[in-house]
Amino acid sequence: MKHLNQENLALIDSQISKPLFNRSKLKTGIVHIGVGGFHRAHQAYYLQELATKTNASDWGICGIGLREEDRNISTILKKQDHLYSLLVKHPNGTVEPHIIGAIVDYKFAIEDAQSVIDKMAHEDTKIVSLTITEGGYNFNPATGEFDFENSIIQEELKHPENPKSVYGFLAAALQKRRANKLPAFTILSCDNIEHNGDVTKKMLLAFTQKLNPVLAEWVEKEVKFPNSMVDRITPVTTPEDISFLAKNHDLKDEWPVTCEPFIQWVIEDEFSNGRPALEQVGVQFVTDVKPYEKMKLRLLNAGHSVLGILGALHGYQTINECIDDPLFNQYLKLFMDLEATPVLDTVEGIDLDVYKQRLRERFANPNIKDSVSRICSESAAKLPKFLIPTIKENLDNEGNIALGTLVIAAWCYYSDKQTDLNNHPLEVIDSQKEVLQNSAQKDPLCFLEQEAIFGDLSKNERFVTLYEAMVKDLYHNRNVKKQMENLI
Ligand code: CS2
Repeated sequence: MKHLNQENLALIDSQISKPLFNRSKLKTGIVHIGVGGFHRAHQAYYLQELATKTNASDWGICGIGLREEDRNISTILKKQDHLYSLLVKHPNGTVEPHIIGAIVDYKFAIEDAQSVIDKMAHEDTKIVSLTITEGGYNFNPATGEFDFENSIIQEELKHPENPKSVYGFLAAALQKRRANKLPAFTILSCDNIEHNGDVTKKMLLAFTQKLNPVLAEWVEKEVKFPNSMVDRITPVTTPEDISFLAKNHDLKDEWPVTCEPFIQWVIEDEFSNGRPALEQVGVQFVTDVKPYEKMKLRLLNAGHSVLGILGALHGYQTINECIDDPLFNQYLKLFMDLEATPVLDTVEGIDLDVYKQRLRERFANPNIKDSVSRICSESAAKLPKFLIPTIKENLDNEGNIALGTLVIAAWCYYSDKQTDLNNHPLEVIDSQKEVLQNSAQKDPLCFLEQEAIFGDLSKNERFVTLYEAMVKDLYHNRNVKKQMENLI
């Protein structure tokens, strides 16, 4: 069996598409923080397409890991000369394998923080992009302000020469560029947050104002933070994906990525220091991305949470299993039509009915097997961005809220019991897992009083009455499908 690395590339099965450009000539114009499955299936794929199509040599990627959890990917990428396989899984069962070579370097901050700062401050670096997850931006969800209570941030402000957080590294690198009279890089957030660029800007400015007001002024003037909307469903890699490559292609890749065929990236065309011509490979550049972001977060991501949380309680394992159930399918359709759509703005060039229909088809891809545990993971960070704002806006407009409210009621049960309704244990992955469980165990209202997640929702009588009745019914009758039926 061939190990995936540069030397073996020529020997690898010709059925796999491989990087055809000269990787050793690729400059790292992009430094990317947070090289998870999504980045590898999305941005790195686009940059590979670009390098293949145009032979552009300025836009390779240097990956960065800031957290101990990144040690594994750091080790594997190094071993594989930063190459990995991407398995695109089509609904008809076809698997389309690619080897991606757009990442050409990786730096692990825990082992060498200075090399991370130097890389970001290097003149070849034009863009620093981020996938640091919805929970990674360090703002207080109730106020939207930077969280100075975070002990890591407090430590960094005392010792800026020893950065730990994304803001510490960005500030150190920008400071170095400024000192070296180099232009600022663009900071491009690729996380599922409305106005992700504006949020990043606000947070970085709050941090740098405390750290060094002169630097803050420079950042405000020189650094651009385009908002962007990113989309490609990327399930968690399974041992079967690894053995698929071994069995079918005689290839040993320690951490391949899988994804659906669909891909989309919409970015505001505001860059500090140049950008790749990604429009040549299908990326849309627009002046205002907000309507696209909102549409995607409130339909796709919220739709995922609706299926995931209700599906987990019922005992389903995957998203396609949920959507194959006509009741779940119809419930999702109604949630999108009656609760999410009324709060959306019109999106130029998009027919929402077609978009929604396409989403349900994407969720139904039987080859993807996206796990409900992935969808439910980190719900404490996701729901305040995906679902809760829709409920609040509908409350303000006296719109429908019942379908979304059942998801919150189900999440209370899920957090408390950490089992499905038939007592089978669930794999709950959430950095807030204990806090969620403690409050849900006290009582359902206490769950709702977690302001950092729900804001002031616990003070809305219409919502609370409905929610409490739904929670009561779930604990008593333990039948989520019955409640879903009653609502449609
Ligand atoms: C998912 C997203 O994390 C989630 O709950 O909704 O990861 C989703 O699959 C991607 O945003 C698709 O672009």
